[in-house]
Amino acid sequence: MFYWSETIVLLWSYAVKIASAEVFVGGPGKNYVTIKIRTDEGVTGVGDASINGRGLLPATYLKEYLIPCLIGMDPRKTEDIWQYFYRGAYFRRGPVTMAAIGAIDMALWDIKGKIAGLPVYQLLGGPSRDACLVYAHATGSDVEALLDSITHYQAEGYKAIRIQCGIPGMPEGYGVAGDDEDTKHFITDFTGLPKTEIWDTEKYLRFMPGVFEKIRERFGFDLKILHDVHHRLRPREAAAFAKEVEPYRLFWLEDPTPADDQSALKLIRQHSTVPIAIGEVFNSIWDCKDMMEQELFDFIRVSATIAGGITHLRRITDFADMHHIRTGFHGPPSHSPISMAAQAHLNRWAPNFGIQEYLVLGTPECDALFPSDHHMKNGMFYVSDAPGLGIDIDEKEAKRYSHQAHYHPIVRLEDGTMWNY
Ligand code: GCO
Ligand code: MG
Repeated sequence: MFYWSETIVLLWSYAVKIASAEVFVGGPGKNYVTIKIRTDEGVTGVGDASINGRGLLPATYLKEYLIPCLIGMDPRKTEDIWQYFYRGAYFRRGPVTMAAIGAIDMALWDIKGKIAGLPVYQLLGGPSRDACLVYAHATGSDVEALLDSITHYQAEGYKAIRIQCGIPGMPEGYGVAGDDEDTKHFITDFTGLPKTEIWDTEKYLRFMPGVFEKIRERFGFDLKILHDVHHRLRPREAAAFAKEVEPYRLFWLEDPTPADDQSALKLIRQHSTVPIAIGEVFNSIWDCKDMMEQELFDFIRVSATIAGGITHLRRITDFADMHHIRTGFHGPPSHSPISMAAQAHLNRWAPNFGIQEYLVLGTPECDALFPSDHHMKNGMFYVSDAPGLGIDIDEKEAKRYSHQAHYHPIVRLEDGTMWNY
């Protein structure tokens, strides 16, 4: 008599080892850093270690330090391997270390799913929803252009839209796409040495509330509106701004003030109930554990790449859930489709899922490099039901690309003082 359970146990009990791992750097307009791990049975898994502006660092960390230790390990031991590379580093944490660990972790979950014959979300605990809400990125050099951009994304079916607007008297602002081919997709790191952007807080604080008012006048209150302040305000300024924009019922106000100071958000919480999203720069739970325990924000923005992969994001998600915090993972265009796929599985499982960032870059070159059957429809993301992550890297396509030096802009105040990008 044929018993499935015995077959699964048989499958699960046989020895399997990691036989090789290869790192690919580059991609269409981005320095994606991708690892592809192979077992001695020929099962493969992929992971993303892309860090905007610092692409070669995680690639070197993987090739020189982690991959030599990985060969021969059992790929199913995702937790033990994560602990081996986290605790074994001695000098722990940091985006480069955690991106390298994260990429290996994503690839091992991919392999685990393929061995088990299940999509990763089933291994995490099964689906809590059929599809996951994503948000698009509307931008405009002035309010009218921004309103047109919002109309465009609403017509594409998006229910949630992030808005970034040019500020009169400030030639460039964060997240405002250019008009030319290069920057129309609002890319986040540019070829060539860092370009300088000028920032004036007063001009921003005076102008932005009126932008939200015009958006609500035109589109009403059903549309979920998000806005990224991008670390530009001091805590007092952020508290005053968060209080002033309360009437516009934002879905979230992101990175209002730099989070190096874990107590910085307290002042905002004392003055405003606007939902706060923070965490795309965090690379482990230790960067935000105290803030989460004090419930100083509402959405955690970590990414599977920078914050240590599926294993660590699951840990952060569960801890956040204990403190009424929902997920709002960081995503494309800052991370590769592989990291997006890993997060899509976490999003499908997480009981405290909030929203997923997703700029549809979807260029034919990107789809050719990372074939998958995940899909988007009406502003909702449907994760693949294929075993594992449901995405791959086409190794032939990957050979077309190599590392191109990219930098984030730097930001100065009008008097030349360095400020936060
Ligand atoms: C976002 C982020 C990005 C960052 C980028 C830096 O909300 O998507 O703030 O736009 O600027 O990830 O590399
Ligand atoms: Mg952001």
